[in-house]
Amino acid sequence: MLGRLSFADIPVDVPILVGTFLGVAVIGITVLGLITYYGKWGYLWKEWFTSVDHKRLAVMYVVVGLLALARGFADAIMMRTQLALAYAGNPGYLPPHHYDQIFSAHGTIMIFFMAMVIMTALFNLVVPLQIGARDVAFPFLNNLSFWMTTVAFVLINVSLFIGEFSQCGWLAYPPLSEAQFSPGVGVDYYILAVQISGVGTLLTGVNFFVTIVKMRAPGMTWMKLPVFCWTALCACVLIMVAFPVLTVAVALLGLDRFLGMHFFTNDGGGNQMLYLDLIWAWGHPEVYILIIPAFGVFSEVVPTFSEKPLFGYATMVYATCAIMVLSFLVWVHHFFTMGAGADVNAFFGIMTMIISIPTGVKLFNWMFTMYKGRVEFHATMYWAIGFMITFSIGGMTGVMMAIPAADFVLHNSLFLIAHFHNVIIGGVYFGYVCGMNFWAPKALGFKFNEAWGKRAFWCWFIGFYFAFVPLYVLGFDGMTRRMNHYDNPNWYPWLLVAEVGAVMIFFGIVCQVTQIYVSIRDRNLPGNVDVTGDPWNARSLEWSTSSPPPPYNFAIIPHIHELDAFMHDKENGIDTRHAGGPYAPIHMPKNTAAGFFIGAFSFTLGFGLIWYIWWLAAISLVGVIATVIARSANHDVDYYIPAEEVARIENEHSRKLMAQAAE
Ligand SMILES: [Cu+2]
Repeated sequence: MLGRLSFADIPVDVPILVGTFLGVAVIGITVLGLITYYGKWGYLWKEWFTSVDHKRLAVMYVVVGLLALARGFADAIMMRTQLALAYAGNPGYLPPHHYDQIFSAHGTIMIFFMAMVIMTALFNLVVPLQIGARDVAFPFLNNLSFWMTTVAFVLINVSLFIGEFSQCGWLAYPPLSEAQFSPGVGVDYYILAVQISGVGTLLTGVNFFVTIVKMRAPGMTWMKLPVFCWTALCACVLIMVAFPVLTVAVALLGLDRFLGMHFFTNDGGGNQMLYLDLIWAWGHPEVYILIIPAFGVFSEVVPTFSEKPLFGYATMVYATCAIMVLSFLVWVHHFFTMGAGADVNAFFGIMTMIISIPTGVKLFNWMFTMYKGRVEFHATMYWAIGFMITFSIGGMTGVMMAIPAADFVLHNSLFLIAHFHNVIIGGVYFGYVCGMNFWAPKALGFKFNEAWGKRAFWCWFIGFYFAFVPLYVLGFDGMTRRMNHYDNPNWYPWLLVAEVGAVMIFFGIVCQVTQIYVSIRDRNLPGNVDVTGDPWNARSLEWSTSSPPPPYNFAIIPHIHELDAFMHDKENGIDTRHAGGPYAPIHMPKNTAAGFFIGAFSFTLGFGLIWYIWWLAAISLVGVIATVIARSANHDVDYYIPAEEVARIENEHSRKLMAQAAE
């Protein structure tokens, strides 16, 4: 009846997990209780869970991304604390099989459910507004993508309390991930979570690619497209090309585990190197899927706070496209040590070094934009400058590891761990936080608190160096990744310093949470409310709308005259909004529950497959198919906003603008 699931799979004998469960239960019951007490379920269902509005989906993606950050960081500080304790015979507090699950979950969650999710949030909020569109090309698919990603995140967290998670690292290398060596449910949780969220990601890639190609406002030719949209476009191309490779690699591993096939097994003609080639043919483009949009954020932020146009717009665009192409030509640098000959390694080493050239072009362009600019040091700009310093260092250690001879010494050492955290925290995370601070007024209608923003930055910035510089040193000293305990006395002091760094980053996260709380508390204070929709005197089109924008974004689709469309209009006295109309009824998609139900059935399908509860899997599959058919047969999927209503909303915003101008 319940497949291989039994009470023995509930870890009641693991105090850490029991404590975590109780904590999560208390928070969960409190939140659910408050929603019920204030009678907000209807509102949440109608206005948010079933919403196809890209602006609402952006906010929901941020919520999921921050929850993933909390979980992923909890794993991180647990690992740091274990290594600060487990020295010279002291086993620490985490036994190896638990520790292995934690580093596997940490990588999987931070990449798939924190970074990818916050990236998608930024895409959702910014892209349609920057190109002058009323929404994305496929609003229903956008909602579906959200729920597929969200239920996959829930599935991974369920493995904390029912069964176990994978112990094979974030990429589940075979043969360790094969049933022979990992007979439990852990790897199956990994496979299903990655596959379900992969559907969401691929749909997102297609959705935003089509949106940018087909829905630009009239006059927005390719070389008038804001850089953030260029980076989103390139990331979507990478998603559409690379994610199917991940889907196939993980599916083949699943066939080995579920149906006893031999794609990657030790016997039966299995070939583990095929898995490595496939998983990194996805994996390296994946890291560029994450970093390229962060580059896009800085190309919006730096000109805005330097009060100068971006230096070298065209070279920025070409550099982005070059990085997109080159990112497919370097994947073997992830396993120089695994049997490829010197010639092959040399090719991939050189290609890896070449990718640093267009990256360098970007760094110089941002610095030249600031040069002789009137730089305003908002918290947003702190993250941008912190990025330029930290990411450059990470890039340099990357070029170092691109030398096969050096990599033979440093591969899978803590030097590698320090390197990729250097570029992922210093690059991706700093970039996304920068973007959230920059576009918060557009999404929410009020600015984020500056003081807590700066405190968060300094905790993260200094904490990062305390946490990861020791790992560079330890890597040189021969300490490998994924060690659960050690007895080399030289390593102990460095790991204590790294623990201090992790604690500082913890305070950075506390400051970020406090920043959000204080910003919401003080949202109506003068100076915090974004009355005009253009709080930073910015350049791109999204700032021409009110904050938050009306459901239809633009009452009249603007005509684009120049790059930095909004700044151009401001400088030439052109009213981008065509305030006063005439207005026409606006065609809008209706909210739908189909995405939520397909997501819910995908969750039970995944859970059923993991635990071999075949009836549940079968019913769920039928549920998914039935919902898809019901959705496609439903013709009541759109409506019109009357012209009078549009006029009312627009006149209200114009009145506020005039009142603001009069002050
Ligand atoms: Cu790589």
